[in-house]
Amino acid sequence: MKRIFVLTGAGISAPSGIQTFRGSDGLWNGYRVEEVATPEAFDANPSMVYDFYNARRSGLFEVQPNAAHRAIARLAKSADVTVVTQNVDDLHERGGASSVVHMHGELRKVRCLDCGEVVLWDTDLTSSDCCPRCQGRMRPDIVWFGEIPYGLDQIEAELRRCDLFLCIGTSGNVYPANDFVSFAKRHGAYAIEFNLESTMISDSFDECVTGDVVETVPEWVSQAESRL
Ligand code: BV8
Ligand code: ZN
Repeated sequence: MKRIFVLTGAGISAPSGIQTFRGSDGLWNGYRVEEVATPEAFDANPSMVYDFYNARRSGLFEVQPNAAHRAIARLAKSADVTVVTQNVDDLHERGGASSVVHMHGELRKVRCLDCGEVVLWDTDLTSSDCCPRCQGRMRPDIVWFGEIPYGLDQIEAELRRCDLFLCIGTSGNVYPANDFVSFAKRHGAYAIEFNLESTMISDSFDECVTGDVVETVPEWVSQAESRL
């Protein structure tokens, strides 16, 4: 069975109504992501960071997965698919994907600063909320700039063994995700990029499928299903 590594970014959730990072010149409701999504910002101004994530978490309940999310879930029926997303939303899971690696964390989880306990969290998080296990302070379970992404060992193992590397809706701005394609290709994978436009990493791909992911991804999956 073909092994397919799927890396997704904000562009796969954009058609569902979740703002991308750089489409709106990196602003999120007036915040610069790189300035808010950092441990330093959280230390300096925790309520600003809590508000930033509370707004995005509550926004999750107003959006739905789209045809691209559903097509990736369908692909897993005819191939050995690993989905690794940079996104912190839950649209892959709601679109039918069974196991998703959230390398940058998840909006619907929070983590204890003292004992590391991770808790599912669907409401606003404030500094008065405390860890159910040790009463410590909680933070969004999000990987901020300067922090080590989740799942890197599993990601590396899957990059080493995949036959096909699909990269969907990412600008290739953020490391280490933007390095996965060259690592996969060094280990023999064929690489395809799906984006509205060419990106900082387009030259690393064997194929670039230009267009809206809600059209290009389902179309590609329909054609691939008979070949895999
Ligand atoms: C690390 C959670 C060490 C937060 C995120 C200087 C140079 C190079 C690198 C660095 C540097 N200084 C620091 C670094 C490292 C840094 C980094 O890369 N910074 C960048 C900004 C320069 N990285 C880190 O700090 C990472 N950690 O390096 O640790 C290490 C590493 C490995 C091993 C050991 C140690 C941690 C980075 C994680 C940051 N957290 N997310 C939050 O969400 O609030 S990143 C955040 O931004 C997102 O998660 C996402 O990953 C990223 C945005 O990227 P995209 O998903 O690509 O989104 P973007 O808006 O940019 O692009 C959307 C694309 O979709 C566009 O191309 C658009 O055309 C396309 N699109 C839109 N609509 C559609 C579409 N395509 C098709 N159809 C459509 N309809
Ligand atoms: Zn705790």
